[in-house]
Amino acid sequence: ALGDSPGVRQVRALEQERQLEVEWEDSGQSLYPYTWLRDNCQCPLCTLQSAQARSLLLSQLDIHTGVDRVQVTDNNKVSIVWPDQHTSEFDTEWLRKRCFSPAARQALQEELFLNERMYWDSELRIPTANFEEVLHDDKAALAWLLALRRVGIVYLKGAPVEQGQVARLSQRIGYLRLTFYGHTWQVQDKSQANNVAYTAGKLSLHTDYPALHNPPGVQFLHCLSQAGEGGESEVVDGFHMADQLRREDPEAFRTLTSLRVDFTDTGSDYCDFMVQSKNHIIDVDSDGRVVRINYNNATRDSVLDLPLHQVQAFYSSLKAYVQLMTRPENMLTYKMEPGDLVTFDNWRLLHGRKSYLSQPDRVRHLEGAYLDWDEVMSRLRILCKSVHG
Ligand code: AKG
Repeated sequence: ALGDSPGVRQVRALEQERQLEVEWEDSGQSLYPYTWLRDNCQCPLCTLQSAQARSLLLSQLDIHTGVDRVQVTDNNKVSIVWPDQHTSEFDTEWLRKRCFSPAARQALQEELFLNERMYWDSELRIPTANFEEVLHDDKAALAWLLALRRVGIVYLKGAPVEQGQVARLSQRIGYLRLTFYGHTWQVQDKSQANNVAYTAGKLSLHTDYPALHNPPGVQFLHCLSQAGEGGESEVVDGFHMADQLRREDPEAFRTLTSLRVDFTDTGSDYCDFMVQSKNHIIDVDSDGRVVRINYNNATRDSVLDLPLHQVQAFYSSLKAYVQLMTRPENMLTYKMEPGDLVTFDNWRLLHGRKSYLSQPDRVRHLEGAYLDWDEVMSRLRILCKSVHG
């Protein structure tokens, strides 16, 4: 367990292994390589304290260093004197957190990246919060972002029914992600639409912007006006579906995680654009965990960079994934009302919309904005610290 200011019973220099052994008062011990300790000396010569960044250069680091002496100081710090008599002092809590044991590493990685996800299906009751509370209360903002990370979708109610709210909400985090569709964008039925979203037609389940190699991580959609007939939203948990595909059709999963598919987007909006990308429909990390879905049937390119004999297998695999997603037990449907603002993980969820009737006196209008996960996670860590200490 990672406690506050853990006591150290003793420290020992293991010369052979060139590791420091720290024996904790409550239980167990941790091992730290000398090289790592020297590299992470916290003194003002080795660390620029005002930036909390390393100023020690790699060229100054002897990766074969020994130690001269080690001890626990009176104020419970671990002190190391290096052979050149440079001294490093380490806070015990700081050290304990950075223990190299598999369990400690896993705990710290989870604290930093919050990668644990709760998978869901059509039974999900979408976590909901009040828009103004999220803007003004740190606890509400933290709960919002934690659910956005864990569940992938959070509904905010009570936003003013006027443009500019997605920008306000993005300022709560940091800044939004500018794309060729502008800082924010208006989802409306437009003539000469430069995107299929800007029509009254049905949008099948998709992630936004797979035509970019780094698609936006988070999406906000604010309803300013809804259609009388149609226009319902559909969402599905793409990670859950990918895991299901892995079990039900491993061959299709292998195809969608290994073939890179061409996407394209050409037109003019914020300025003119001619975008091309190659993305896996399902991205997995080096441990085989699903980390991002990239799929929009509208912008999937007619260019298909595959050997002839793989073309049919690609279509079969894509069909298998999409059919899984559209099963009624997997898909969640809701209809936004003016003042509703939905926030969701665009790397994980696929979203769609039913077609709607465009009426001159009742123009459907959503305003959207994108953010990236790095900025959202940054605010999440700051809120965690300010709320929980
Ligand atoms: C998008 O802009 O990506 C959409 O899917 C629009 C959704 C909607 O119109 O409800």
